[in-house]
Amino acid sequence: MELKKTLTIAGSDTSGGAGIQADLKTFQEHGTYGMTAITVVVTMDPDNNWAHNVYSLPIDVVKAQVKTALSTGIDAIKTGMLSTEEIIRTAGEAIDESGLDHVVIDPVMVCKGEDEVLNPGNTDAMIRYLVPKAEIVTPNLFEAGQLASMKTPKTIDEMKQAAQKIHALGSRNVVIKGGKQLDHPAAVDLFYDGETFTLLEAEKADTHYNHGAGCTFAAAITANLANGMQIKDAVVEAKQFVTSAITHGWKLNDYVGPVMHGAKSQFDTPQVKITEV
Ligand code: PXL
Repeated sequence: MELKKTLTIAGSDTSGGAGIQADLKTFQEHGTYGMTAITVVVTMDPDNNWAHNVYSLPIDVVKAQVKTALSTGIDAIKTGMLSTEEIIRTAGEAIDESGLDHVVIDPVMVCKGEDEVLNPGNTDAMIRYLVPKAEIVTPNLFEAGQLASMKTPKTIDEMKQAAQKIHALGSRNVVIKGGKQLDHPAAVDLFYDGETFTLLEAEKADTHYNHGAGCTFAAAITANLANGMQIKDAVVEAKQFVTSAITHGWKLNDYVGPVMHGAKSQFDTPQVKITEV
């Protein structure tokens, strides 16, 4: 059987919940064949409160991985943590070379629990080299504010404004991951295709174990697009997938609780309410 091939250009989360690891597990759960180009390796220090260290790979190592993967004929590309402007430019070149429409840009700017932005200049580089090539950009609230040059959205109306601005930067679709952070009874994401705003609502999971949720959501969209789904259906399934993964999040140690990437296939498909707003 021929499998669809999904490539992630992203960082390695040694703790296994986010980054390349989340992407590969999610690709597998969606029946696609995952491939990787690793940009950075993130480690966590157990002797210093799990503080993160980010080691960027040399640019020629990133380029060699991209060349390997693209030579096999990829069906969809996702980007995640890209630590330098040069790596962002290289990811943009990879997308051009692939000629693909199925491009998911997850504009990772910080790791959860870490408040230091990777490199503020990277936002401009993402706007320049990645956002215009995207079938969809998948920012969280903070990243949406940064890309849209506005304060971090706090309401659905502000999310709509940010989505419009990011769409105007050239992305064909936008989904802003509001999650539990909004003052709203449900866990919400907002999807915008340039014409219609769609609110996706799921029950808020009673857990703090959600490390890797953002990467998992974007990776699910990527695999769904590779498998031929329409963009909105791809986003709705990804929301179900990540809601189940968060609901079954678990404690790895005293510092981190990853989502359970295999939860939807093992346990349940959560309800997602879809409303035009
Ligand atoms: O969740 C954002 C993220 C993305 N990519 C890598 C990470 C993290 C957060 O830990 O380590 C590699």
